[in-house]
Amino acid sequence: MPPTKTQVAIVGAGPSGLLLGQLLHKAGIDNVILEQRSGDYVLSRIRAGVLEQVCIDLMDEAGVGARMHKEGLVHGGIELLFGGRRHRVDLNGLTGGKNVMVYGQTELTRDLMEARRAAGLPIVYEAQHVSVHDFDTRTPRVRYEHGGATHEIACDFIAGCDGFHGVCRASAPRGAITEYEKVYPFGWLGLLSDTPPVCDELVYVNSPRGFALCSQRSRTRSRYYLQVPLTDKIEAWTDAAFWQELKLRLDDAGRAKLVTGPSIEKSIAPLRSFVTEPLRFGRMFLAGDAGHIVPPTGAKGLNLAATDVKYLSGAFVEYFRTGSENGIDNYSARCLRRIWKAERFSWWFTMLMHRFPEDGPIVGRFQEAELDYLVHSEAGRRTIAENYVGLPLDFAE
Ligand code: RFL
Ligand code: PHB
Repeated sequence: MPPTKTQVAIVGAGPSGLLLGQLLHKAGIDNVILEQRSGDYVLSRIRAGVLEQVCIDLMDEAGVGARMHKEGLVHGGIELLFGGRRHRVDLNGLTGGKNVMVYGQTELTRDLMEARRAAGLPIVYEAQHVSVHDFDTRTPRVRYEHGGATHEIACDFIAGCDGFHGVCRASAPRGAITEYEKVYPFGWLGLLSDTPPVCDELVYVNSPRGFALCSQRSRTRSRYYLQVPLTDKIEAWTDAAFWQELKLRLDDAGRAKLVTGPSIEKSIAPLRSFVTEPLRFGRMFLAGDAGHIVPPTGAKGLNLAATDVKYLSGAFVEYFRTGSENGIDNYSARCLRRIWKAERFSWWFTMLMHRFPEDGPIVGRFQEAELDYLVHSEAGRRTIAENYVGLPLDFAE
C-alpha cells in the first residue's frame, strides 16, 4: 500500500516525474508517484531521441547513467539537406566541444523505472481519477482511485509532471494562468525499424515535398519522420508508402544508402508550441510537458523537462534542508527564461524546415535561401549549433 503521507506527491511517471522522484530520493526526500497508465504503456510510447548535456548530467546525478554512457551514441554534428544538397553543422567545433547524445526516451525511462523499483520506492500505476486539492494552503492533498478504492495522500508539495493532457495544469485557477499556443497545420509521421541508419548523424531535410528527419536509436535501429497533413490516417500509410515517400525527400546518396524494412512502430504526432505562465500555483508546480510543449524539430522537449526537474529538485532540497523558500519562489521565472528561448528556437527551426500548405513555392525558395545563407556563414552555423546543443544553463540567469 502506498503511504497516506509524503513530502512530495508527483503526478505522472514520464521522464519528468521519474527523474524528479529519483533526485529527491537521493536527497532523502520522500515522494510518491501516481501514474494513470501501466508501466508497459509508458514504455511503449516512442518519443525523444536526443539528449543534451543537461539531461545527461542529471541522469548521472540521479545515479542512473551507466547504461546511457555505454549504449548512447555521442554526436558531434547534424546534417541539413536542402536544395538537394547536404551541409554539416559541426556542433562540437562551433560550441567549444559540446555534443549531444542519441539515447531513446524509452531507454531513459526504463533506466529510471528500474532504479525506482530497485530502491523499493512507491509508484502507483493505473491510478484513476487523480485529483489535486488545497495546493493554495500548506497542506495539499492528492486523491485517486486504485483497485476499486479511493485513496488520499497528504503532502507538502505537489509536482505536476503529468504531461500536456494532465490534471495538474487543468486544476490551476483559470484567473491565475496565461496559456500561449500555436498549433501547426501538419503532423510528423514516425517510423521505427530495425535497419541501420542511413547516416551516422541526424539528417534534417527541407524538400519541396515537405520535411523529413533521419534519426536513429542505435547502429541497428532507425527512426524516421515525414511531415504529413493532419488529416492523414495512420492506417493509410503502409510501410512501403512511407519508404517511397522518404526516398523522394532524400538526396541521391541517401536514396542509395537507405535500408528499408518492416516497421516496429508507426504513429502520427501533431506539432504544437505551448507555454503556461506561471509554473507555480501555491504549493503545486508544473514541470515538463505539463507546462510547455515544443514542436520536436529542435529536439528540445525532453531536455527542457530535465532542466525544470533540475531546478525543481534543487528548490525542494533547499526548502527541506534549510527552510528557505528562495528556490521555490524563483522556480517559475528561472525556468521560463530558458523555456522561451527553446520555444523560440523550436518554432524558428520548424518554420524554416517545413512546407506550409498556405504558402506558395516562393516561401520554399526563401527557406532555401535562408538555409544557404546560414550554412555558409560561421555566425549562422554557430547560432544553429549553440541552440541545438542547448544554451548554457547560466545563459539567462
Ligand atoms: P510525458 O512523457 O507526457 O509524461 C507524463 C505522464 O503523466 C501521465 N499522466 C497522468 N498520470 C496521472 N494522472 C493523470 N491525470 C495523468 N495525466 C497524464 C501520462 O500517462 C504520462 O506517463 O511528459 P514529461 O515526463 O514531461 O516528458 C516530456 C517528454 O515526454 C517530451 O517533452 C518529449 O518526448 C518531446 N520530444 C523530444 N524531446 C527531446 O528533448 N528530444 C527529442 O528528440 C524529442 N523528440 C518528442 C520527440 C516528442 C514527440 N512526440 C510524440 C510528441 C519526438 C516526438 C515524435
Ligand atoms: C528522434 O529521434 O525521435 C528525434 C530526433 C531529433 C528530433 C526529433 C526527434 O529533432
